[in-house]
Amino acid sequence: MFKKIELVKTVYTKGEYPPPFDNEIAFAGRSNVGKSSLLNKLFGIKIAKISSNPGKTRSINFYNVDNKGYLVDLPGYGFANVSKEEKKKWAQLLEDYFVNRYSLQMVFLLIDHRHEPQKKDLEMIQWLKELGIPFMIVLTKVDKVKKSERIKKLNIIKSTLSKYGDYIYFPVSSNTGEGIGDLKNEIIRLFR
Ligand SMILES: Nc1nc2c(ncn2[C@@H]2O[C@H](COP(=O)(O)OP(=O)(O)O)[C@@H](O)[C@H]2O)c(=O)[nH]1
Ligand SMILES: [Mg+2]
Repeated sequence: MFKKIELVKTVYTKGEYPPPFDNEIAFAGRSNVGKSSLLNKLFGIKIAKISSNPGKTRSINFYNVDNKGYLVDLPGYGFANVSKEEKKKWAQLLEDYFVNRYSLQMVFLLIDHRHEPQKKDLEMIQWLKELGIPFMIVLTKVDKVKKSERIKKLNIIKSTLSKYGDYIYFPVSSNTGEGIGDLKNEIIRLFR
């Protein structure tokens, strides 16, 4: 189990990443998908700010976990009130990180369980595929989906993504804690 998690670097400029460890996992997704809540829930402490002002985080945040590796909080995408200039900056920073960060092992891509994957999510999947970065899908806010509808929703999402590949899905809720244990175990497995 993890003991200590600590924000060690907030990066706004390409290349200014902390020296790598053997392990590195990044979290990506639309702004408001529940990324900060998930990070907080995974570690049982408030490490990430839950924003009432979505789209504000434009940085890549590196969290040191027990001096074994990093969990990386990537800036959210798909926020409407963002200038072209800022979107370009976001894309350049992220591309640099994806292309040059050799220690990156896995991306957890967060998608809202309630909705079909959006255009921006599909673009992100396409991007990760092209760059050859392995990723798994985390379906957030599962507490908002009626139990009777979950399989149906999951199958719709799976079928939409099946044209890109077969992926592993983790339905989770940061509110109820559902699925958090499974996701944690996967992180522990990856942090070898
Ligand atoms: N019902 C429910 N709401 C959630 C869950 N996770 C996050 N939220 C809410 O979704 C909003 C965005 O969450 P946040 O973690 O800041 O998203 P981020 O922008 O992806 O970091 C907040 O109002 C959260 O309280 C969840 O598992 N269930
Ligand atoms: Mg956030």
